[in-house]
Amino acid sequence: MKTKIISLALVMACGLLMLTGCGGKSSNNSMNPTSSGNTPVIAASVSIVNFAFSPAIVHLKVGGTVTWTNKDATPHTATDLGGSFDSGSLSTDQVFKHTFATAGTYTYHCTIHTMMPNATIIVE
Ligand SMILES: [Cu+2]
Repeated sequence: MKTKIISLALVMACGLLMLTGCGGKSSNNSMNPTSSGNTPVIAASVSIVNFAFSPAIVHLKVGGTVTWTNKDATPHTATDLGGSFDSGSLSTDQVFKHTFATAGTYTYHCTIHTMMPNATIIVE
């Protein structure tokens, strides 16, 4: 009787070891939290939070739309350095959308806070 219980415990312990042994596979998809990934998408969202655009880099398909939302208590803008789009001043929770019809790299910034890091939309 006693040996039966011990062997049962051994079987259970082995089972646990096998379970934990193959559980170490982790995802590598979130290595760069500032990028939306390299696969272009048709619709992307960018939050303006803590005086930064997040994600700072968006890969977008031609014809795709980016939606910016100001999540800060202070007003911000999303203004293309090349002049192709300008949100104007966005108050808290205000949304701005822009559709990109032409492939290219669009670097933009906030005209209110020029110390905020520039961000980029890559349309491909
Ligand atoms: Cu700003």
